Amino acid sequence: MIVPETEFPSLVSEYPLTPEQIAQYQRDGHICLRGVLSPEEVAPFRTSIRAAVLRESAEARPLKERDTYGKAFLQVMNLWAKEVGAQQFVRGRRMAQIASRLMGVDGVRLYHDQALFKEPGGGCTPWHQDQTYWPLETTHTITMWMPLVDIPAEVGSMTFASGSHHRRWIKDERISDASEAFFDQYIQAERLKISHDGAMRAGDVTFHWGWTLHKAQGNPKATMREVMTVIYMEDGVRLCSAETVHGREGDLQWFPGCRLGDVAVSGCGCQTVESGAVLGRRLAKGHCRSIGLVSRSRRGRPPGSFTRRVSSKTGGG
Ligand SMILES: O=C(O)CCC(=O)C(=O)O
Repeated sequence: MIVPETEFPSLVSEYPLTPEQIAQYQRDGHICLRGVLSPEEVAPFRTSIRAAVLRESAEARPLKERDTYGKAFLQVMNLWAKEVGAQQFVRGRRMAQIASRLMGVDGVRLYHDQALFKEPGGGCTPWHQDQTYWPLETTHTITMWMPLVDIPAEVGSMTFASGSHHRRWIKDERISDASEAFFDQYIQAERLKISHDGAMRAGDVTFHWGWTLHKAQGNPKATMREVMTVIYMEDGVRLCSAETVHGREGDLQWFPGCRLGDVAVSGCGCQTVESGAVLGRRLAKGHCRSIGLVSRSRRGRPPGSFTRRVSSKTGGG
């Protein structure tokens, strides 16, 4: 079902973050924030995103015929290009502003979004680091992970290895039985602290750093674990060079028209959200036409028009 754009909540109001929460995020590399969207705000987005996932998911195999990655979730990338409700959600200024403030950067740019729907009986999502997939020359990447339905503790939030982002790249182990085995042993050997946020309500969120080790439990329940994610990067970061891109080439497809070493502008990257002070200054100078949108002239590049369907084996979990 396509719901008219006007029926979606605007998500422009700010979510208050305390200095302690920002410090916690910087220290641990992850944080759970409750009630970022109210149940009333989530409901129309859920209807739209769920319809798009069920329509767009290419997965037709029964769970038992899939590998560990395939059992973890139905993964649909870049819903912003496929469904108006998803686009309104992904452009939500409230979440982008939290991302910017947690990272402590002047502005963020959208990288991509993905819906991750864990089916009834779906398997665990093995330990991994997202940024091993991403061809970006920065440590300033962040994922927002939001359940669209209430999820009980047995399904729960993701599990994080607190502080693991300080180690940055550990190993190029992509989501698989091998990544689970390697990082499980690594976490024990390094005595990293494991954190889990338990049950979550629709509209609660976790944010995690691109280098934070994380995993998710399987879904023993009879209902779908419906989660939407948005991935942001610091505004102005560059794509890897020919020397450093090795193994991350697959995700260059998210940057149509960009060459290695260019400022990274993803297909959905015409929107940025900037932290309070900088946003205010730019608005005052007339650079931004509306909060959450950045002018084309400042970025010097028209927005991309990415609409392709991609393999479910890109973009991390
Ligand atoms: O939702 C999941 O099962 C895993 C999500 C994940 O790994 C991520 O969002 O980075």
